[in-house]
Amino acid sequence: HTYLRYDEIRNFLRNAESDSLRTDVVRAERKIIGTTYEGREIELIHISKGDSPNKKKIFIDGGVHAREWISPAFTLYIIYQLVYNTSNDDVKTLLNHFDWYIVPVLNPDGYEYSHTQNRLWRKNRSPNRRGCVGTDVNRNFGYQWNPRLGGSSDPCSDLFSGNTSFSEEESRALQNFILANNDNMIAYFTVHSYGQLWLYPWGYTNALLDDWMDLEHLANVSVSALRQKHGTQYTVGSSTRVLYSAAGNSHDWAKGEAGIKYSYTLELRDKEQYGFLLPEDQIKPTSEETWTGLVAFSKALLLYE
Ligand code: 0X9
Ligand code: ZN
Repeated sequence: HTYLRYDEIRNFLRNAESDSLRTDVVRAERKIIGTTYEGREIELIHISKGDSPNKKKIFIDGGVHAREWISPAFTLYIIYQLVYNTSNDDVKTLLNHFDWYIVPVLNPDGYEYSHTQNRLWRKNRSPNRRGCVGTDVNRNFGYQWNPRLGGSSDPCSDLFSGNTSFSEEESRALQNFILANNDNMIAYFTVHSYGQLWLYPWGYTNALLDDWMDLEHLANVSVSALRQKHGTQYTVGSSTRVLYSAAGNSHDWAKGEAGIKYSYTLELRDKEQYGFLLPEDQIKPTSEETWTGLVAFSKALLLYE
C-alpha cells in the first residue's frame, strides 16, 4: 500500500499474469496497446476465466492525469482482487459474468514526471509549439472535441486539448483498443481524483442522456454500497452539471462513439483536505470502498440488464 513507480507497476502486472497461469480459475493476459512519446509502453491486462468469448466486458482505465496517484493504485487493487482473491464470492461473481480489461496507467510519461520532476503535473509529455509540453489526455478524445468547452487551445495551459482530437498516443491507444473490442462492452470507467464523484456523460453539454436514468440508478446503487464501507459520501450526476464542462473527455467518447452504455468518470478521495496529495495510509480504505462500489455496480448490472 504505497504509490508505485511505473516499472514496479509493470512488474506487478507481469507477476499477476504468470501467477494466474499457474491456476485454473483465472487467466490474466497482458497486452501493449500503445507507446508514448517518451517510449514507454502502455499496458493493459485482460482478466477472465478464459471459458467463454461472449461475456459482457468491463473496461477500466487509470492514470490519465499524472498527479492523481490514487487512480493507478486503485486499479491495481482491482487486479489484485480479481487475480489473487478468487475464493471470495464477490470475485467469483465478477469473474463468472464479466471479462475485465484494465489499463492501470494510460499516461505513464506524465505519471513518471510527477514522481521525478513535478508532483502536480497533469498532462502527458509530448512537446508543443512555444516550448510548452503536454496535452491534457482527457480533453483529446474525438467526440464533440472542442477546446473552447472546458479545454484550451493554449499549448501552455494545463487543459490543452491538443491541436486536433486524437493527436496523442494515449487517447489513440485507448480508442484503437476499445473500437477493436467493444462488442459486448457494457461498462467503461475512467478513474480520476479527487472530489468523491460518480459522474456520467455528457461533459460537453448540459443536456441529459436519453438513458440517463439507467446510469443514474446504477451509480446510486454503487455509491450507497461504497458509503457502507467507511462512510465516504459520493455525489452522483452528469459531469457537466455536477462539475463543469470538459469537451473531449473519455467517458463522452466511450458513450457517444464507442456506444458503451454505462460510461462513467470516477473521482476518488478526497474532497478538499489533501486533494491530489492523498496520503498513502488512505490507499487501502479508498480502494476497499471503491471496490465495494464496483462490486455493487456489477451485481446490479446483472439484475438490471
Ligand atoms: O477535468 C477532468 O478531466 C476531470 N476532473 S480532474 O480533476 N480529475 O481533472 C473531470 C472529467 C469529467 N467530465 C466533465 N466534468 N465534463
Ligand atoms: Zn483527472
